[in-house]
Amino acid sequence: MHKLLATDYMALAIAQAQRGGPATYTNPQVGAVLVKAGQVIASGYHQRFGGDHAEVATLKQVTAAMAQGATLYVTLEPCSHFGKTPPCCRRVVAAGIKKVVIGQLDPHPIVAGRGRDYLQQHGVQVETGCLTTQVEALNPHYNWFYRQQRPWITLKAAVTIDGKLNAQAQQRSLISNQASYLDSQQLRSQSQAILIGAHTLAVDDPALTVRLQALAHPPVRLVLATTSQVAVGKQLVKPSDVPTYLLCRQATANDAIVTAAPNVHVLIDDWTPAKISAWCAKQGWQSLLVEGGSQVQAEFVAAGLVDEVILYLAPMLFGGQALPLVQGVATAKPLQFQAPRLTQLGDNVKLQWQRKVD
Ligand code: AOF
Ligand code: ZN
Repeated sequence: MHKLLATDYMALAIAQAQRGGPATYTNPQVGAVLVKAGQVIASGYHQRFGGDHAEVATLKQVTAAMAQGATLYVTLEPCSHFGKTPPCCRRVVAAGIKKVVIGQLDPHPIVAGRGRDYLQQHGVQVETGCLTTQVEALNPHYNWFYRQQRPWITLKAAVTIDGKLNAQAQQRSLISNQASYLDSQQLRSQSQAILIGAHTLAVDDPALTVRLQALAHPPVRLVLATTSQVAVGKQLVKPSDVPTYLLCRQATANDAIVTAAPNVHVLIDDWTPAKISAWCAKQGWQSLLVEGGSQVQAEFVAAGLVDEVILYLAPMLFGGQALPLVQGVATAKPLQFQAPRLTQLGDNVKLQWQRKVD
């Protein structure tokens, strides 16, 4: 048998991390494996927000004698702070781990190199930067959020071949197939906030919920509107465990009607995409999914606040009267994206473009 390399062990740690999924919420997905004499003796991952960190989950599986002198491969730098759980770096040192191989440093300012420094200062050998690209891909929103201090903003829509969202402005059109629908539900589960505009609320009356899996922290629902009038009687303002925030530009008497449900809030401000992004950042939401319609998409494009576009393209033509993907506010400068990722979903195509960073 081949001798396993550091990258092989890190690949196993990545596979562990992926098991966490959306349950880790705003915490990163983290995985770890413990290796002694070339053998993997334990592996673990951060299962859910508030739960044991990957290092602890892994160390819990072995006796003190087994951990002594072992090497720990962990996708993220062990933490150094007392949060919902005690610092992993102390636990690693206390366990007598000889060497720690770290996939990436933690961009969270509460850690940011302190975990690595603590390990080194306590005689643990540390190697940083193993399979970094793959490791970073585990938590793109988390990494982005702490590096850019704002959420990752994805613009998502189901469109026809001619780039239309709706056959007629006042009526909802069914565009995507079942496979695209299921995929877009998955996308919602990976987002911490979903935003729509007043027109989409009026025409679609969506629930904006994740219907296929039970989530402890479902995405909050945001509506950008002139006034809360449009929300009266709509699904989004019904009592629910999921918060709804109506981001309105003017106060009216309807505010009291729609906020009758305790999960519904009206926030009056001169909302712009930049203000929405900054406010989401303040709430700690690392990802914002903008789900339409044309006008809201146009505002985010014009503000240059689009980090990713995801389109579900359906084999239909709506023609010249229909509502396009983006319409309204003019954009001064084109936004540039990288080559798309394509996924065939039956007779639909999913296209994903990430912004070119300049
Ligand atoms: C690790 N291993 O598996 C994870 C880490 O509130 P807490 O105690 O859960 O801490 C959350 C923070 O800890 C999170 O923001 C990130 O900096 C780090 N996550 N660290 O050593 C892990 N999930
Ligand atoms: Zn930790």
